[in-house]
Amino acid sequence: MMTMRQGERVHWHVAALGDFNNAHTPHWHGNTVLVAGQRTDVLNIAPAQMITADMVPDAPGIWLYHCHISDHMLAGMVARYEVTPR
Ligand SMILES: [Cu+2]
Repeated sequence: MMTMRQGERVHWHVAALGDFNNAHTPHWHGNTVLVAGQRTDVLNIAPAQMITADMVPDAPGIWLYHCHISDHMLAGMVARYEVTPR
């Protein structure tokens, strides 16, 4: 499981490959990210694209990270990440 500390600066490098069926909407539970000045908890990423999302997690716990497209989630595009308390 990906683990980080509360208050630590974290860079998520999110990439997608493949054809048009491989557009994804990665979504973080529990914490938000900053991308190009916009605070969000979900991204839209197209195939052959990479996005760096900056996070300073402030909510300790074990959180879900998944694609928001239902078929992708059902196919297993689901993970957890842990934020340990400071
Ligand atoms: Cu997806």
